[in-house]
Amino acid sequence: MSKKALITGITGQDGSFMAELLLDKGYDVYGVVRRKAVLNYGNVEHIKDSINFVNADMTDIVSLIGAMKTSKADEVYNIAGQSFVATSWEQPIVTTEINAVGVLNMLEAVRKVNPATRFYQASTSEMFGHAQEAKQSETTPFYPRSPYGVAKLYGHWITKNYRESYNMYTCSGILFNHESERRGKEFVTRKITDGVARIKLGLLDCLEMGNLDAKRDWGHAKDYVKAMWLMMQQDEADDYVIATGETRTVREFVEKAFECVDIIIKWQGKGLEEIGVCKTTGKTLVRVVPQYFRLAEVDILLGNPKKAEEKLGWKREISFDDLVRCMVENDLKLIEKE
Ligand code: NAP
Ligand code: G4F
Repeated sequence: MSKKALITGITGQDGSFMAELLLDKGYDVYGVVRRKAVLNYGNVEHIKDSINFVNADMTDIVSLIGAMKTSKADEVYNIAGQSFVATSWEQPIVTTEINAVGVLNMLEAVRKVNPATRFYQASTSEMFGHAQEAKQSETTPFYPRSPYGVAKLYGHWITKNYRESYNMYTCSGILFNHESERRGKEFVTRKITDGVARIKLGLLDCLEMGNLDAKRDWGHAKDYVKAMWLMMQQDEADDYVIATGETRTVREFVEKAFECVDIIIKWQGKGLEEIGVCKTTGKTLVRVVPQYFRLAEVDILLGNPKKAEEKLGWKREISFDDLVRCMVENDLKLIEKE
């Protein structure tokens, strides 16, 4: 008989790749969707006929118990979240209700309906925040820097606590930034690739950016959902860092994205005066504006994926250059279609 999996956050970037992976492996896939005024399957539109959708919300335990009863899931991938860090200062309560209490709601639904169900929690490198070690691993102390990071830290610890209190198979993936052509356009990578494509096609003059010095460890989401699945197939539940072990500035991401459309960027000025100009035409293509700076910044993230590589046999397959190129090429195609 096929295994059954319940995915929360199935309409998002990671949920959609997870659904594809599990369908390929022969699972019966159930996906939690929120009620919307206009019905919309987000990133799983193309496979919607293969998915059993269940109406539920992370903030409503009654609906999550219903989702567990309907799906009879063997594995729950708790991927839903208010995932945009900047929004967490504008909406700290809802961020906490979804990213902290929502995890507790899902864990309780699992415990009440079938405590033998395996549970995956989408934890994050944002929990390291003001990083206490140069390379962050499972043993690095946490220091979150946003309401998002603080809420996710609760989700992380309550997942560990259910493992220790109730002997349930609950694990967390501490995932560093991972991107794809399905990334929301508010995130820096997709904002850049969409902007570069529009500039190339003559539809935009200039990219307005925040902190170009911030450094992130960027991988491809397709590689990262493989790690989530592996974490759920072990003899014992545990927590793992998933990262590439490389870090780059936002500035380097901008340069690489422009390179993909044969534009070389030269930087001039400093801080809020910094601009990126086209080396051949001298035209300003990148400007720094204060509105995209954060109230508290996470300056640098760099993960150490050694434990996942050794214990799970996981390895990142898609390089940084390929990630940027596939995002730019996809945005060029999408905009040309528009
Ligand atoms: P995403 O594209 O923003 O997707 C978020 C998903 O959560 C969407 O399906 C959204 O549904 C759903 N959701 C939000 N609030 C909900 C609620 N109250 N009830 C039910 N569903 C709700 O995010 P992502 O990049 O795929 O990230 C997936 C998870 O991993 C998130 O928890 C995020 O915080 C975490 N994470 C992401 C990264 C990364 O770099 N991508 C790294 C570490 C951890 P709607 O379609 O209805 O909005
Ligand atoms: O793309 P971002 O918004 O992602 P951030 O804040 O790192 O969070 C992402 O990764 C986390 C894992 O570490 C996830 F948990 C979380 O759910 C999300 O997926 O910003 C990246 C960096 C920041 O330092 C930001 O200040 O880019 C900097 N940045 C500079 N200019 C900008 C911009 N960010 C955005 N969104 N827009 C800008 O114009």
